Amino acid sequence: KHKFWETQPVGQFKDVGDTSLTEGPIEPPTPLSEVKQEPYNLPNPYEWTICDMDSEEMCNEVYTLLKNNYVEDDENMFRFNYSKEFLRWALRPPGYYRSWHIGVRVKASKKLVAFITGIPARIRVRDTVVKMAEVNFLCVHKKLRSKRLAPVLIKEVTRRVHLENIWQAAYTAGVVLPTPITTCQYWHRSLNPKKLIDVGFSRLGARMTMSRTIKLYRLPDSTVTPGFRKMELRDVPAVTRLLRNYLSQFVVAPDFDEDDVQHWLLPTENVVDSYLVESPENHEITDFCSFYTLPSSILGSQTYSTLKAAYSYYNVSTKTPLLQLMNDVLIVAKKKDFDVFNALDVMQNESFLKELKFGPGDGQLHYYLYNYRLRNALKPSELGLVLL
Ligand code: NHW
Ligand code: EN5
Repeated sequence: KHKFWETQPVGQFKDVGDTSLTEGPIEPPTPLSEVKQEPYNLPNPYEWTICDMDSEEMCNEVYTLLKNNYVEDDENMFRFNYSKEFLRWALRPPGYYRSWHIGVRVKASKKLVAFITGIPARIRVRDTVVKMAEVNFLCVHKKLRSKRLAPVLIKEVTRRVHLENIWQAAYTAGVVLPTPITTCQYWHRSLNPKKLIDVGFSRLGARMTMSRTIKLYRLPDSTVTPGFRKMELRDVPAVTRLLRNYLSQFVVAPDFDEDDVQHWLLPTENVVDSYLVESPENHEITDFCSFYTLPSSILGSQTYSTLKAAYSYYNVSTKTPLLQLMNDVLIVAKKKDFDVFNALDVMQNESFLKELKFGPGDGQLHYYLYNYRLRNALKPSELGLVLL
């Protein structure tokens, strides 16, 4: 079955349940002098390129490759359409490496036909903080599929990560590979039910009319929590403390410092939105919530070209009930004209999904670690990590 993945230091299906295997790195680091110095060979028509996301032109090429060839749902009705501003944000966090933004071009035409990226991250697994790469945006042009290019891209990003003396990685996928640390369910909260039904994203429920459905999902015009406001630069230290403390309860979670929080959570127009609750009495920051903007192209519709989706990111409640906090963020997302609010069943999200009228989607998201074994798979609620 998995001719490539069988050769990699990842948990193998045959090892599931083997209690003699202990937790931690699967293979030790090799001396840097033993890391291959030259890129892996590509089939002759292709060449490696670094995609410089500072360059307007290269950012455009990456955007176009992904817009036309990246992830679709299982019925090919929708395709992720990450914006250029989003890609710049996602790929240039503190300490990023330009050399980890890897493209493949056709030598003759210079057309960009494949892509893979890594960004550095510190991920805590139980009590251990591990330097990792987060690998994302693996994409091979539709016309070049099933030619075993993906394993070459994965080996090349692995080599360049090793050159920085990093030996572990985290990644997610909609497909099952050897072997998930956990499998999460996507949930969807309709904000614009008429459009979602018109484009086939959702269906009119049994014994439901359009007007009853619209009424069911209606939200108030304004948020209800006193002290609820947008996050600002001055909030970075308080939000970092709040978030670090909250994430400490999960088995796998990012180890965010203030620079990470400033990058990943300070609001960036049309990319990431963050809100917090500042106590009207003592000005303490007690609660926090955030979502990122990831539209999808609608592949079949005559009427609509894009679905505006918000994705739940990191949320922390200490004083405001999580249910009320998330209801306020739904109100904000509706006001900003999102069609749907999506969330995974990670962290404490189960506690609000059903009550706030989210429904389970037809997609799952599997989480993986490279060269790090967990003794057992986790429950989604033990996971404190959201990848983009
Ligand atoms: S998941 C999104 C992945 N992208 C898409 O789904 C876009 C649309 N599809 C495509 O572009 C988020 C192609 O179908 C792709 C595969 C490129 C997916 N992850 O070239 P072949 C991420 O970006 C294996 C890992 O013939 P293809 C995370 C497959 O199992 N492996 O296929 C990325 C098979 O291996 P096997 C995947 O359809 C994480 C082999 O590829 C995979 O033309 C990457 C077939 O290759 C996936 N999503 O191209 C791993 N999909 O052993 C990072 C298929 O089963 C690991 N495959 O025979 C860590 C590295 C860093 C380590 C550092 C220490
Ligand atoms: C990670 N960085 O399948 C990238 N999305 O449910 C890789 N379904 O939107 C991750 N098929 O259920 C890839 N509507 C994995 C995700 C790939 C994309 C994907 C799913 C997630 C999705 C929608 C549309 C289905 C269209 C037909 C879906 C139902 C919504 C309904 C709303 C009302 C309440 C019940 C649910």
